[in-house]
Formats: sequence, C-alpha cells, structure tokens
Amino acid sequence: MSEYKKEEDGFSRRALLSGTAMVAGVGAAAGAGMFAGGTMPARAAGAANEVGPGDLDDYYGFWSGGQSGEVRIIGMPSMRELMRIPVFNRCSATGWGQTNESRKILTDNMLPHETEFWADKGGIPLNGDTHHPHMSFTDGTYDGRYIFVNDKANTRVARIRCDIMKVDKIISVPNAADIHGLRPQKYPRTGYIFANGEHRVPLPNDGSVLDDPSKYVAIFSAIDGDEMKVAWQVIVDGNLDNVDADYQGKYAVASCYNSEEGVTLAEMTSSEQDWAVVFDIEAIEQGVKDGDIKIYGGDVPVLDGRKGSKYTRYIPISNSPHGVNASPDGNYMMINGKLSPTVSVIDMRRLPDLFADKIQPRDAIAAEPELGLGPLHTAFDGRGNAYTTLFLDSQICKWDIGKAVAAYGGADVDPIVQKLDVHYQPGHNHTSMGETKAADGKWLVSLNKFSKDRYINVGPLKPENEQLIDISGDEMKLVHDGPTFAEPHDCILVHRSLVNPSQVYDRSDSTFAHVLEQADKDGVDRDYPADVIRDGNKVRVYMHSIAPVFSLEKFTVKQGDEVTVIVSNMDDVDDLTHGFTLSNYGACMEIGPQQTASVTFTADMPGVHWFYCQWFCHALHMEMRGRMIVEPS
Ligand code: K7E
Ligand code: CUA
Repeated sequence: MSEYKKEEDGFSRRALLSGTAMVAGVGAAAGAGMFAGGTMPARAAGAANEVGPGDLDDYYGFWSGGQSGEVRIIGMPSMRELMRIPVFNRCSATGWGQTNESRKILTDNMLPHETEFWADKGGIPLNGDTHHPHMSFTDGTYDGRYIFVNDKANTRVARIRCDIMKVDKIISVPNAADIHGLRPQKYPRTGYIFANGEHRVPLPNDGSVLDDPSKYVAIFSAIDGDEMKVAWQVIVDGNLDNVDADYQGKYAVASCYNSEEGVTLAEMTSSEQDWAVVFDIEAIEQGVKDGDIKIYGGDVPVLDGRKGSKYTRYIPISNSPHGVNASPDGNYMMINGKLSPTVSVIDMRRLPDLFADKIQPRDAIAAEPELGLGPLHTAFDGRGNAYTTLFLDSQICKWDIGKAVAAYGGADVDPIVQKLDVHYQPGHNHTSMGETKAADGKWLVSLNKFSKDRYINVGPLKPENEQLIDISGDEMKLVHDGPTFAEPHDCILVHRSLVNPSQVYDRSDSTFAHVLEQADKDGVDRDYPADVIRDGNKVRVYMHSIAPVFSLEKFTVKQGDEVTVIVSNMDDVDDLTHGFTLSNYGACMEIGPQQTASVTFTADMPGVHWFYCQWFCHALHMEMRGRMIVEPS
C-alpha cells in the first residue's frame, strides 16, 4: 500500500470529506454485516448471471493468480472456478515443478546465472507473481491459441497452450528487472509480447555498478510469441509500469512512473509529471536491422530509447500513471492517473505527427476527464463507453469517451454517466471481450483488493472480492460477489466460441515427445510398456495405466539408484485422469488421458514403498497401486 501514501496526506482526506472512498465502503459493509445475521434475502432466482446446474457458461475467464504464481479459469458469468493452471508455482495435485516434463519447461530457458543460482535450491524458482494474463490475437481479436502471463517475481514470461491448458514455454527475460506490464500485439497478429521491466537496474547488472541509481535503466522488451525469445529491447527513462498495444500494429504505449528516477518513495513521487512512452515498432525494427544496437544478456539487441531517441516519444502525464488501455475502436489509449483523478486519452491517430515532430507531445492528448480518486484501469463496452476503476473511491466510473473528447475541446458536457460502488478498492476491471475490437458490452468484472466483511470471516487473511456487473443496459448493475485467493490482479473474458480445448491428449504431443523418444531408445513400447530398464545406476521404470491398474504391480531397484518412473495413461475416455504418487518419496504427477508423464528421484530409502493413483478414476481407484521394492545397498 506504500505507493498510496500520498493519498493519506491529500487525496484520502478529500475523499473522507466528500463522503466517498473508505467512508462509503465502511457504511455499506456495516449494512451487509447486519444482513449476515440471517435476514439477507437469497439472490433472486433468474438473476442475470445465473447459470443453472448442468448449464454452461458463455465465457472463459482467465484470471492471474498474483503471488500464488498460477493462472485460473473461471466460468463466466457464473464465476465458478473451473480450473487452475500451475505456471510459476509448484502444484501438489499435478506435480508441476516436480515432473520431468514441467521441470524441462521451467528450466529450458533459464539464464546461465539463474541455473547456477538455483542449482542447490531445487533447480527452479519456487514462487512467481502473475499479474497480466492475455490471449494471443489475430486481426485485433482473440484467436484461442495461447495465454501469455508475466512473472514479476523472477522476471519471466510464460505461455499457456489453450488446447491442453498447460504451460508449454517459460522464458527468463535478460537485462530487465521484474516483468510487470504485459500485452500481446493485437494486429496483424501476436507476434510480439510487449513486456515491461518495472524496476530500474544497472545494465549489465553484474556488480560493476552498485549504489549509483543515476546509472540504472528500465528495459522494455518485445518477445517473439511464436519462438518465445526476446526479439529486442529498448532502454527508457523512468520506471515502466503497464503497457498496451494499438490496433494498427504500429505502436505500443507504456505508462512510466518515477520519472524522477529515485529509489525512495519520496523521491519517486516528488515531481508533478510523469509520462507515457510511445514505442514506434517499425522504427525500432529498422534500428535493429541497421545495427543501431548494443548486445546484452547473451544475444539480445538493445536500443537506446531514452528521451530524444527516434524510437520513442514521451507524453507528459500527471504524477504516477498506471493502467494503459486501448479503446476497441482503435482510436484511443487511456492512461489511468492513479495519483491524479484523471484519465489521459491519447489519440492514436496523432502519433504519426508526433513522431514527425509536427505536434508537441501534449497535443496527442484528446481528452482528460476528471473521474474521481485513484483511477487505475479502464475497460470498454464497444458502445463508446469506458469504465474506470477508482481505487480510493471504491467505485467504477462509467464515462462517455466522445463526450470527454468534446469537453476537452470546450463543449459544456459531462462525460460521467454513472458511478457504482464496489467492495472495496478495485484494481483492474475487465469487460467481456473488452480488450478486443469485438468488445461486446455484456459483463464487467471489478477485481477488488479488499473484501472486508462481504464474506464470513476466515481469519486475518481475507479473500479478494471480484464483483460481476451487468453492463448490457444503460445502467451498471452489480449482480454477484466472487471471492478469490491471492491475488488476481487482472483477468480477461473470452467468448467460449473462441476457445477449443482438447478432451484427451494427442499421443504425439510435444510436451512428452522426449520421453517417448527415450522409450524408443530403450526398446520399450511407447504406449503399452511394462518394463524396467537399468542403465548403470539409472533405472527407468515404464508402465501404462488403464483404470484401475498400473501395468506393473511392483518394481525393484537398489538403494541409491536414480529412478525415473514413466507412466502412460492409455485410457482414452474424457475426464479419466490417473495419478502417480510414490508415498514418502514426495513424487507425484497428473497423467491425463493419453498423456505420458515422468518423475525422477533417488531411491535412498530401502524397504517397501507403495505407489498409488491419486486421481479418482474408478470404483477400484483405491486398489490402483503397486510396490517399489528398494534393496539395501
Ligand atoms: Cu494495476 Cu500489476 Cu496490472 Cu495490479 S497492476 S492492480
Ligand atoms: Cu487411476 Cu485413480
């Protein structure tokens, strides 16, 4: 909360006086508390978001999991949690972080110094901090291929395959520190993933520069989303925060706070103005071709985009802007004020003139409506309205973009359409299909940082509260509260017609191809093995599973052997997942229908150890087990 310290002095006092913000929040909460005694009426039958038993949702919601490091799939509008996708976290259920396949994905693209650093700490980072999940685009709308998500904690970007809803690539981003803002290129396709290194660090950060913040830089990265490799990076002035791409494929725009380039809170917020930095993608690509680069972090071309560069333009924005959101008509980019009560509206059509130096940076601003306190993020309905979260006011402000532009031009019109209380302190919000040109204006989710007493008390740590708002009519209507665990900053709502997950794995799936290649080398059946292959002190145990049996009822190894258990689930019925858990050895994995999974451990405890299927699969699921016999050395 420290970044809001400023408001303690100024804004929140104003908010208290005006009777909004926390006061409104506390008042509403007290009311809800009274109802919690038993008189609160049940949600009316047939509520707008009701999805009856057996009925299906219209949208896939992809939620980040914040400091839990995962991504979640939420059915919308029911707000039922459907699935969790382990990404940067370890997962006890699926063995993510433990299976050889997941560890390969987690380690394949680590930087050399990370590999060394994590070597004696389990080999992989154990945590992550996902903020921004976004789907790949083709021609300005979602294409159902991938979800990309950042890891602020360990400077990584992951890609989730939407056919199996599992991660297939994770890369560490060199040179940058702490990837925060992330957005895919919208047009013509993804293409690039734009990723903001939030914190300023020396380049290279190898110990040659230490406590000399004037030499630190922030790094903007463009990642090739097909190759999952950094294509190029740009050095910028200030701290990078959020980013969005335009609908024309020409520009990306990032918000920058800390133009002061300070390292303490007071230093970072001392100046009245920060900026949005605009990146000219074509000019940057030409700069890379022309060799106007330095190579850092192995083989990454880095361009200098600091003030005065032909690759960037800096548009002054009031102190500490945060969210960046492109309007679905392609004309505007909203820069949300955070410490300023305004949203600055950049007219994307003026950017060619800005780069040609025909206009001044502030001339690119088409509107700057004052909406309320703590504007963080803006969503759209495709009907010309914008919906901005007001963190301090605990409200969503619906406003008319056209009227805001007219008012900026001097017309006597009020762009604000409606303010709706949310509970409490919203960060991101998101509308159905709202970050695409197909924004459909049906639903809005407000991702609120505090739930306070909206739910029965679960102890000092409370859930977040994500509220569903019906925006299909003229008025916003709050229809549902949905609790979530720490801390989905952001989400997207994708119409279900655009996502087409598999029912079972394909036996030729790339995620376990290397395991089957090893099976070929070992001369065992790819699909229906029941073999133990000894290779020095390495033992590979191949089995398959068909409910309710593993193809080996026992296998024998010697104490100290490095054992790899490879299980192929040859059931091909949908929803028939098996598991493999080796008790007291900490080995576990999910094996989906037609999937192969493997796990490696050292058999250092002699004796009899049961392995069992931990995924309920059959009436005789409890009997689906076998023994590992470890002979003492
Ligand atoms: Cu506003 Cu990380 Cu998108 Cu949090 S960021 S709210
Ligand atoms: Cu197989 Cu439970």
